[in-house]
Amino acid sequence: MEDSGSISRRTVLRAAAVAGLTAVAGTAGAGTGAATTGGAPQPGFPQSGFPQPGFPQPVTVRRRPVPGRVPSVLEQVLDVRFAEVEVPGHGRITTRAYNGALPGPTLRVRAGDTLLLTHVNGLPPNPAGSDHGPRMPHRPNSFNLHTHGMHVSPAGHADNVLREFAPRAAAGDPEPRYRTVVHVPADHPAGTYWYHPHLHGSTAEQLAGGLAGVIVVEGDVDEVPEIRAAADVVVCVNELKLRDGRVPAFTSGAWLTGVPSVFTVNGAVNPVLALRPGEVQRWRLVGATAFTALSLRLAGPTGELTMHRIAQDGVTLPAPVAAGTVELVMGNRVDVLVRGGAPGRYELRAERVEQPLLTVEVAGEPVDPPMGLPAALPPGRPPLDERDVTGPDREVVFHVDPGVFPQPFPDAFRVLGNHPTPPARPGGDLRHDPAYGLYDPGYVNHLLPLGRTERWTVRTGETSPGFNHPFHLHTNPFLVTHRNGVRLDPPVWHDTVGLAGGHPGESVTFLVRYEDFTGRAIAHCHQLHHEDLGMMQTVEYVEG
Ligand SMILES: [Cu+2]
Repeated sequence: MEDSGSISRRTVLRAAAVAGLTAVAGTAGAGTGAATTGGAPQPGFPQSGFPQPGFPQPVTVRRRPVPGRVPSVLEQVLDVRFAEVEVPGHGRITTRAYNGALPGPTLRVRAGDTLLLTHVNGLPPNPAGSDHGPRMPHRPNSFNLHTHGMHVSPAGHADNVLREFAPRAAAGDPEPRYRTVVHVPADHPAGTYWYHPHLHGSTAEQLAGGLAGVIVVEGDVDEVPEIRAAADVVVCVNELKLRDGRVPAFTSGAWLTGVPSVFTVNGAVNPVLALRPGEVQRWRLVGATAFTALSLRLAGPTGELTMHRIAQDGVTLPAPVAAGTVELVMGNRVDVLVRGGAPGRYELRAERVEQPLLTVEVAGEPVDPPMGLPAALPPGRPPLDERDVTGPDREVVFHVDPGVFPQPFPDAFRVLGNHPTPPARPGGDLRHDPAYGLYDPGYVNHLLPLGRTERWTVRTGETSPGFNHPFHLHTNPFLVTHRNGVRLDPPVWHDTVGLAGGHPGESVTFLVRYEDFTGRAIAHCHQLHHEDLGMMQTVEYVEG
């Protein structure tokens, strides 16, 4: 398909405004016909609500209605190259970015739609000698695309993370273009998802520079009257790792030692969001992060603001759940409703993170009567039935082998359990074996037949409290039923679930049903440098 390459001027202006770009021309930019909106008011937003000056939102790209057809198409160019980006509250950085901004554009679709993406790789050629094999960082200027959490095909040109979008081979060659075509199933849950590059070996370095964006699937939950009345606010959290304004090259296992995290919300450090007393906003919290699990509270000198969880990982809950603390581990999305209370400043803070993620200023004329919260929600997915489980349980153990760390790439991050990658030297010292439990692109760890419901238990032996190894499975969401053997009531759908360190043996148990799509995909730790170093397994969905 031809790419018109046209750039909406408004998009460019918005990108420039958000990202402080000095030059967008030449990035081969943004929309290719999809309606693009930035700071302009949206119909249906309350006057007190969003958008508002001072609080950034990513550029929004909307589906383009096709006459006579209910499902439609969202077409977008995602241009990746090094860009100078102004990060308000931090300063100017040079980073790999989508369309010159951080984060990339928010893509809004509906179930049944098709996402047509053109990827331009404008990065320099990969450095010579940068291909060190499957268990070391490699090819830092190659990427691909993962639609994190979406139940879509992992094959072909869809959510296929085994593809590589390589840069030009030599400076001066034309910039290569690649296509992604994702058909969103007609029964796909409405909710919050995200996209990011997921080429094994370069994922962590690219996420550390903020290469990520949000996908919103619109639908039933948006029609709940109390939610429809609430401002729809994207809160995309990126975790940047910068030294002298750049992501350091991933040249050893210790590459991030001493490199503090810079957390941004929609590309800014601690932006200020205005909320009126009695006003309800709907926040889409997106953990577009790779390194640190965030345990969030929203509090100020006059007390706390309650976050009412309405969705986890893109799946609407049966009813709002009032939460003092919201867990947002790397990769998670949590949608919450927040109502303005007593006037004053409140900070959204994460445990063990010095800087607030954002500040809420409750001020202005109260909304009277106060906006309501829904009593019930349209659940995004029916639960699975444990009586349908067949086959032996699968066990996955995230193992870190601390005895080997002096080496630059220590082969320390493994996946054990009952489907490990086999050892190269059976009978040897398995923990120090260069193959055992490490990712091998030629080995399928789990054959998963369509139509089957199975139970998995994932554990970690991590002793360090600051280290969380989130488990993420591609293509099919899973229903978490137990944590540390204790049943959850009700169980909760996830695509990524945290495994906190500090309590060796920490475990989660979930049910998963393999549905609709065949093909190879992956299961891995969402501390993405662990994934790049081998804490990953291959799954293959096959006809049942
Ligand atoms: Cu890990």
